Amino acid sequence: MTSTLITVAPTGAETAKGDAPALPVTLAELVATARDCAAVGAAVVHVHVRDDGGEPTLELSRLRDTVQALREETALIVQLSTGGAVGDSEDDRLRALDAGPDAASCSMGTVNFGADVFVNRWDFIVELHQRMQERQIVPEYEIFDLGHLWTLHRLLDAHGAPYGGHVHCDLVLGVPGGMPGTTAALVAAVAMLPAGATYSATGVGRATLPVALAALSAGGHLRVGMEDTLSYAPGEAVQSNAQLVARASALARIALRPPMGVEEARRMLAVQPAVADRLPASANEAVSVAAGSGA
Ligand code: KMH
Ligand code: ZN
Repeated sequence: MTSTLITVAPTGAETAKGDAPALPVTLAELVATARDCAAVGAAVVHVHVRDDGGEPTLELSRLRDTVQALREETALIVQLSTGGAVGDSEDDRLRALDAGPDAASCSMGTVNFGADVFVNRWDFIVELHQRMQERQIVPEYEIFDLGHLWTLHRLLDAHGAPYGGHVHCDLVLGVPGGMPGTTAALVAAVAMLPAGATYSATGVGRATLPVALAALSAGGHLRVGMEDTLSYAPGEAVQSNAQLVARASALARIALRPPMGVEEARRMLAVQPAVADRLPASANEAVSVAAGSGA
């Protein structure tokens, strides 16, 4: 392995703009952030969308506009979140796939999320996996705990390979309720990956740097961004997503695994060029209805 895939998760759904003024919440802010992050080494953008009040939303027309704008303004692989915000309904989360992203997250199980619970039932996981197979959307399997990797094995055994045939996971460490942000937890998770899978690692909060360093040493890829951490160093707020991506790129270069270009990332992840015009007719109808009703 010679290079490092860097994914930026610029916004998330759990932080209020008022608590982090640098958080990109408008479409213009998101596109500008994505461009800045691409310039310093990101190849994938993991997207959560906000409404006019800065609140998380899964409104289809907004998701679609966001995918289109990111495609027009950047070359990044556009990965929409199907995790949404804690408490979002399954129907709303499934609807993200109707926006025709290149890729989408697919969480592999329920996890305590601080004081909340991020619910991912088995039947819902199967529905996400199968819809992505049908719509030619590449999943990224979100792993918050070791049991989620066992679920991933069950899923692949029972319902087959994802669209594109390649399995890529994001190991998320340091969520209060999930795996701790330690090298030992990362190594345990890597040992349970399906054969041939690749992975990125995400350290939440103060786990950002230990997890990034452990992942680089273990051959993994990186996800960073203000979805996962708002502090650059103790007592120092993150100034921008690009600051986090630039640091990840610098670490990757030190490890002699420089940032991966977008074309190489598309090949590794088996992401095709834009899938919008390969969506099933029903998805496009849903979009026109939503657009026509001003939704
Ligand atoms: N907002 C978290 C509860 C994903 O994007 O797929 C879930 C999340 C995972 O962010
Ligand atoms: Zn997310």
